[in-house]
Order: sequence, then C-alpha cells, then structure tokens
Amino acid sequence: MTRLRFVLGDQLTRGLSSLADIDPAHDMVLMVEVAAEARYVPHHKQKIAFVLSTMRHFAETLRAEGLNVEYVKLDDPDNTHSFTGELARAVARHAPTSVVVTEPGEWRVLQMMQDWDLICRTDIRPDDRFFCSRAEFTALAKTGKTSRMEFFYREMRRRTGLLMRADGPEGGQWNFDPENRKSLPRGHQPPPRRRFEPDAITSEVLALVAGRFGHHFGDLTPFGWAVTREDALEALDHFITDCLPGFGDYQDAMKAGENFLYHSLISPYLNVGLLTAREVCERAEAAYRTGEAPINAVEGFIRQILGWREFVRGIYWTGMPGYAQTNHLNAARDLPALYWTGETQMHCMADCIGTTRRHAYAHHIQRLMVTGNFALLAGVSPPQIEEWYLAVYADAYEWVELPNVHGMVMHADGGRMGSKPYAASGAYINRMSDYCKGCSYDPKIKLGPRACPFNYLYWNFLIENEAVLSPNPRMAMPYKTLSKMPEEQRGGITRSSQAFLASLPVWTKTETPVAEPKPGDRP
Ligand code: FAD
Ligand code: DLZ
Ligand code: SF4
Repeated sequence: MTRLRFVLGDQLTRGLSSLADIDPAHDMVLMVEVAAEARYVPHHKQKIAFVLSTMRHFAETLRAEGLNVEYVKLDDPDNTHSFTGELARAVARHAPTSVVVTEPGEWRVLQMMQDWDLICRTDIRPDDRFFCSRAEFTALAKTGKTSRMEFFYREMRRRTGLLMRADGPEGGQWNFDPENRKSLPRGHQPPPRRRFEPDAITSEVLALVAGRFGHHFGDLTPFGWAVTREDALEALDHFITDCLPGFGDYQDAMKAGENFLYHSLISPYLNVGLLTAREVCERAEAAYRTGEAPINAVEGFIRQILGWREFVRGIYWTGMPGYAQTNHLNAARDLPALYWTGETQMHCMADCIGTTRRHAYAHHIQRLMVTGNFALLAGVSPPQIEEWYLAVYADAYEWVELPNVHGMVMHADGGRMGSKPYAASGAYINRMSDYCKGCSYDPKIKLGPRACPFNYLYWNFLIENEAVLSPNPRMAMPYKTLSKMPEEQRGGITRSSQAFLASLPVWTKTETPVAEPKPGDRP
C-alpha cells in the first residue's frame, strides 16, 4: 500500500481533495466511527445516527466503485474511540508511505491533526468544496470586502457569475430582502415534506445509537433524513419544485407546529458533503431561468449559501482560536434548563425547542429570533449557549455554528458578524408568527406577570449594555426611546427582569440533557 486516505464524517464527497488522485490498486480509504466525536458535546441522537449512517453508506459507495475501504465501527472491541488513536492503529497495521487527509471543519480537529506524530508523512489538503477558499477569504479581507456579509456576497456573485447578467445583478438589484419578510397568511398550508424511510443500514445504526447514546438530548425516531447522495439529490429536487417558489416570501415567517415551512432542510447534506454548495446554487439559478421560481426566492436562497455560509466559514477560520474567546457584552448567566427540557410557558420557546428535540432541526428565524434572541436578552454565557447549538442540530459543526451563535446571536464578537445585536421584543415574534395566540403571556403587555418576557428583557438588555451599545449609530433609535423613559418605568423593567430570570432553573452539567416528549406534541 502507498497512501492511506483518511476521510472524516463530514467529508463524504467523492470529489474530496483527499480522494481526488486515489490509486485503487494501492491506496486504502480509512473511515472510523469514534465515540469522542459523538461526545465532545452531547450531540442530539439524530445527528449521531445521521452522520454514522451516512458514513456507512458512503463507504459502501466507494467499495462498489472498487476502492479498498477500511471501516472501523463504533462497536469494534479494539476501537480507541478517537481520530488520533484510530489513525495510529491503522498506520501500525498498514505502514503506509503517507497519510492523505482533507483539512477538517473544526479548529479542534485541525489541532489534533497538527499534533499527529506518525511514522509517515501527513499530507493535509485544502477543502475545496467551498466557493471561497480560506486563502481567498484572507486575501479579500485585506481589501475590506469581508467587513460585511453584503460586500462579500456581491463580490462572490461577480466571481461566480451566479445570478448575474452582463450589466449587473439579475432582476436589477443585488438583494430582495425587503420582499422576503411576509408572515404566513391565516389558514395557509405549507407543502408536505419528503422524508426517507430508514433502510437496513440506518436501522442498525439507530439501534446502536439508542444503546450507546440513549441518554443524549432529542428523539431518535421517527428518523427521516436522507443518508445517501441519491436521496439527498431527491430532497433537493423536492425543495426546488415544491418549496423554492415560496422560500423568499416566507423566509422569516414562523408558525406554531409547522417547523419546516418553505425552508430547504438541506444543511445537514451540505455540511457532510452529500450535496455541494455549487450544485445547489446552480440548481436554484436554473429554476429562476426556466421560470419555476421568482427572483426574490432564488436570490434569497442563493444569498444564504453563497453569502452567509461562505462568509461564516471565512470569519471562523480567519478568527480562530481567539474568535471563540471574546465576550463583548460580558454575558455570564448559566444556561437556563429550559433549553434542554423545553419546559416553559413561553409558547415560542417551547415550540422551537420542541422541533429541535423532535427533528434536530429548527429554521433560521427560530434559531435567531426566538432561542437566540432569548439567550442574548437573558445574557447567557456565550460558551454555554454555543455548546447547546452545537449539540442539538443535525447540521451543527463549529465552523458554521460558532459565528452564528457567538457573533450573530450573542454579539460576543463585538460586531464582526453583524453591525448590531439582533435584539427584539415580543412585538417582532408576534408580527412574524402565530405563537402569541397560544401563549400564557401577552405580547402587548409590557410589565407584570402577564407581560411577554421578551418585552421587559429587551429593555433590560439595553439598560444593562448601555455603556457598550449606545455609541453604536445603529442603536441610536432604541437608545433615544430609552432616554425618554421615566425612571419608574426603567425600575419596573429591571425588577421584572431580575425576578423572571431568577425564577428560571439553571442547567447544571451533572444533569442529563434529555427533553421528554409532552402530551399534544406533534410527531
Ligand atoms: P434554508 O433556510 O433553506 O437555507 C438554505 C441554506 O443556506 C442552508 O441549508 C444553509 O446551508 C445556508 N444558510 C442559511 N443561513 C445560514 C447562516 N446564517 N449561516 C450559514 N449557512 C446558512 N447552519 C448550519 O449549517 N449549521 C449550524 O450549526 C448552524 N447554527 C446556527 C445557529 C444559529 C443561532 C443561527 C441563527 C443560525 C445557524 N445556522 C446554522 C444557519 C441556519 O439557521 C441553518 O443553516 C438553516 O436553518 C438550515 O436549515 P435549511 O437547510 O432549511 O436552511
Ligand atoms: C459529528 C460526528 C460524529 C457524531 N461521529 C463521527 C465519527 O464517528 N467519525 C467521524 O469521522 N466523524 C464523526 N462526526 C463528524 C466529526 O465530528 C467532524 O468530521 C469533525 O468535527 C470535523 O469537522
Ligand atoms: Fe413568545 Fe411573548 Fe409571544 Fe409568548 S407572548 S409566544 S413569550 S413572544
């Protein structure tokens, strides 16, 4: 054997740089299931099952192509349960001339790789599954084009030619966001979603996960994720045909019990490599050109992938490891237990945590404006809320989770991700959803036991962070309103907030992060 090709669980792409020049006659692919990757945060059971089943299917595809694959399963009695331990065992078994690996998605794993002390050479190759390489992002940063997502996105449109025509952007403008803020009309039924029945491989993995990680957060079944490239492509087709036309209009909407709406549900597939960002964007663009979907939907969707997804990756790799350590607002509250238990009278929070538990999924506005907004207003310690987001979503990897949580939600990076915090009162949630109709609290009441907690927490957040946030020109409006607020009202806000926050049980790490289903929950 000459070279050992080590493929990680989020590198399941045939065109991966570490597989590109594989020699079937001499090389061997190594894939390993290790408990350390399921436990470095207590991942949702569906996330673990999704990754392991997808890995097993990918290994089968490579074998069917005639490649030599060594696959270490979780229940292998000799498994050391770490990447480093399993690679060392494989190197000892096969004495390769070199180990070839694609750079990982997480800083933690890159450090591991840099510490590998092997008897052979290690060739760490760039991950070229992104539109913008790490080196390109670093170079762009020097020109000022990465200071805001919108500048970066326009540059990426120009570079890729996506949604461009000779005289400028398709549709005559770069961004159709103002059209994409509709709430769902009363009685509107979003399309049913394509789910995939577990096959024999997935069923075996589900049993394994139930046995080993049964105490982790989240429901394991029903499990409906695609775990092969063919099924992921089918999921993409379904999205383009049935959902993309409505994606723009209802991108920011929320509806109780309807947690998918017009969103694509493809982030787990993109992040493990079953789908590539380029093919997804090209498919969406083709739908615009053939008249299957309107420009506001297609531009809005492509912006999420070509813009936000690439931007957060650049922020992560240019900022780490220091990026994770900043705490611009000095937030220090322990994570309220309700994030794990879902037990709260706040209907919006209960619904968003409920879908997270059932599906290892919540859409962007639920993550940003409900669970994220609450963590921001409550001043939760950034590492604690980051651990929660990294654990509970099927699509969560630190390179994409961290800038979204640390930066976009918690403003802990001092504004690198967004020029102001996405803080909002209950009025925003009431406008964009029907949550408030079924809530014990009232979004129109500002203070007192029936007041929506988001209302007083919003002003309390502004009061507590006045020294840091009031000089920000984008915060001028709310601080102007605050400056006119009578002292008595400010006092009421502070008292209500302190009483409410003190009443929230805190999650301690010795507890098991399990949320049990409640009567009336939708499957
Ligand atoms: P759609 O709404 O259909 O969007 C299409 C695609 O755009 C997504 O699949 C995703 O690849 C990309 N995208 C959209 N928004 C973002 C964004 N802000 N950053 C990066 N990519 C984006 N996304 C992850 O993939 N992993 C995470 O761990 C993650 N954590 C998040 C945490 C918070 C607090 C917030 C606010 C957002 C987070 N996101 C994360 C971004 C976004 O919420 C998810 O990508 C999206 O909800 C996935 O569902 P979807 O595929 O239906 O997305
Ligand atoms: C998320 C995950 C899990 C749960 N298990 C494995 C595993 O057993 N083997 C593996 O190769 N990858 C796994 N992963 C994905 C890794 O955590 C991911 O590759 C790294 O975090 C780098 O992004
Ligand atoms: Fe959420 Fe407040 Fe509305 Fe209740 S009233 S659903 S807590 S925004």
